[in-house]
Amino acid sequence: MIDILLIAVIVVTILVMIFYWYAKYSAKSGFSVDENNNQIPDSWEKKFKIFFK
Ligand SMILES: [Ca+2]
Repeated sequence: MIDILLIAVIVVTILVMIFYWYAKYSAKSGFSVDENNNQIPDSWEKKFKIFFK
């Protein structure tokens, strides 16, 4: 049971890291508009406001 929880935490952590990495990558590489230069695509900021306070 503890193993399942541990694996779940690790998986969620990795997913969050990929999410942030991809946000920075897509903003830097010019795939998406980033007018306020915070390295997060502006369209993402509207969709995922809670993550980008
Ligand atoms: Ca932005």
